[in-house]
Amino acid sequence: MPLFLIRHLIPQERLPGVIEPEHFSGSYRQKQQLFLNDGKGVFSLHADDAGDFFEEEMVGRGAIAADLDLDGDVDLVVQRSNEPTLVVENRGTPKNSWVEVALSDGTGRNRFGVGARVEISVAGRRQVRQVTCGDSYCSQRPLTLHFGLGAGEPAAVEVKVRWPDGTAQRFPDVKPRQRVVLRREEGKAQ
Ligand SMILES: [Ca+2]
Repeated sequence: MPLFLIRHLIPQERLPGVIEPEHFSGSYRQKQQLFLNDGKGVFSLHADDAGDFFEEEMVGRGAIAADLDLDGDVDLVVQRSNEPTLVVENRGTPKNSWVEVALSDGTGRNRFGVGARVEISVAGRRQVRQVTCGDSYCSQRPLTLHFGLGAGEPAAVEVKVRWPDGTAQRFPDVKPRQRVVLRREEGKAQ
């Protein structure tokens, strides 16, 4: 999964005695940054052809990453200081398969499974995500989890869910290339 950084610098005059003028360089407005994950825990800056959005300097505040148009790639919503919020559509052409998972728990008050841990293993590669509330400054992404499934084209994947109360379930026949709702009432015991 790539890493997106929303950024700006604090003006030196707001931090008297913390950052001395001779140690401060750069402007308040900054370019945002996208880092690609090589799958082995190493991220590298993707700057050359990331798109026009990454060429613009701005005062970034918060951001969420989500597949807004359900085409398989992850888009961005970027909140800026004193400027309109931006929706940044990912116009790449996703070749790999994917699946997006939402949880539903009709048995208690935590209807969307906040805190649940969701795991998918494909071709020997395990991915784990957690349903969270609050991701960035004043921001909240949808309570869905996006999984890239690599270059293969599996007909179905098994999704494992550990609910916040510790109950472990599996959903063995989840079809890729769609957003699915996994209902606790339909899960199988692990
Ligand atoms: Ca998308």
